[in-house]
Amino acid sequence: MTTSPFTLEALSEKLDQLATFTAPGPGVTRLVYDEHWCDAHLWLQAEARALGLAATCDAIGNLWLHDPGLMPGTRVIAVGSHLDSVRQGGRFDGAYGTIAALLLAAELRGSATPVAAFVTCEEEGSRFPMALTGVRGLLGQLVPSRCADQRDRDGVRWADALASARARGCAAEAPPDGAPVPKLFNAARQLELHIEQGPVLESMGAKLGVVDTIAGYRRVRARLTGEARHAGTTPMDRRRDALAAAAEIVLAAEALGLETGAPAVATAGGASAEPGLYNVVPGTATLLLEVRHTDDAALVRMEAALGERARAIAARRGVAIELEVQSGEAATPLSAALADQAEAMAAGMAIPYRRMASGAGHDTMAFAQDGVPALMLFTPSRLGISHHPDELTKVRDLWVAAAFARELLLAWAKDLA
Ligand code: HGY
Ligand code: MN
Ligand code: MN
Repeated sequence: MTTSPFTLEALSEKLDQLATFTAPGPGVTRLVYDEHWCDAHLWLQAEARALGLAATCDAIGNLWLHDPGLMPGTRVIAVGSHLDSVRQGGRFDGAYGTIAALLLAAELRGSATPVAAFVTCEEEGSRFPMALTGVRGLLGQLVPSRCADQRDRDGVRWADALASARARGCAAEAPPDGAPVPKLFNAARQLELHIEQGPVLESMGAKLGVVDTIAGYRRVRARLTGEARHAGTTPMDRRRDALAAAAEIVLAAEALGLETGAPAVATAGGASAEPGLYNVVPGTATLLLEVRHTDDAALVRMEAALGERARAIAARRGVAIELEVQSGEAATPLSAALADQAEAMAAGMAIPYRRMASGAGHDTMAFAQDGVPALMLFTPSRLGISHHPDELTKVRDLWVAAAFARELLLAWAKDLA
């Protein structure tokens, strides 16, 4: 009698193993194409094969874990998440949805409509200044030759990092220059399991989040140029202090988020100033600003307001400012019909659930934007902590959503047969 691969113990063990593939330091740091990402990728390929699945790489290092008999181009139910992490992040963000998808694909082999697991190479944008490159490649929407010269903070080119991963067996051959990543499978429906990364489910004692909207975001880099001067001899009223202007813009961004009100958020995720010495008034400063909203019109208004406020502060202080949108995604509704179906099933199974929006961005946005009926299922996050080493969800809570996903995928397979 073959034992099912789909067990709470297997989920827990494989999550523990995946968490070991990280750079040294607190939490998990697994950046796309780095050595830890490659080690994790090769481990995942071996785990899939040990479960009787084929592990197929695409040209930028996305993985499909699927029934070996599936031919490219087949219509599948796609379930998965991302392999990369933020710097010093948690061990569940992306990893949970990846391992759950591996076990679900192994468990549901031979179902009425094939269930294939996907593992995107990159979602976070934590190494190169691009996010969701994995899923855009998976969907045939990314032209690698156009990303080639993007550089990480050490100056490494995206194309060179990808080539080093390919040399280790973590990516298929590159398509011709100008051609998109060849699409391997067609998603008839798509599901992503993910930790909530916020406090909502835990605070209301719910065990499952049925996600029907994903917040959009804009990431804007502000470069401020004032005048570097002697800190001891330059009178306060004769300064063009770039860092003081940046500090005022940080508080203006915070005020914008508070004034707009939930679910709006606004963040200055990073600030730096040069030359960064006690005795020099900063001549230049850089800010990493982000605004998010689940309503796209509101998001557009926030982006405009942020720019106006930042420019007004810079002008008043006689500091030049350059605002550059680094990346962004539209607020994205998921499939209301699939969310209704999931809600009805959760109610029927007496699982305490909540239908909700996601404040975090996810690979699922790209599927939904591509017209694929898509859904996310969330698990609670302890104290809502995420993108931090203390990210934690009890494995029995992870299991509730995974076991529910098994039933949901079986229902989808029947719907589509
Ligand atoms: O930033 C986000 O929302 C996601 O975790 N990448
Ligand atoms: Mn994340
Ligand atoms: Mn994630």
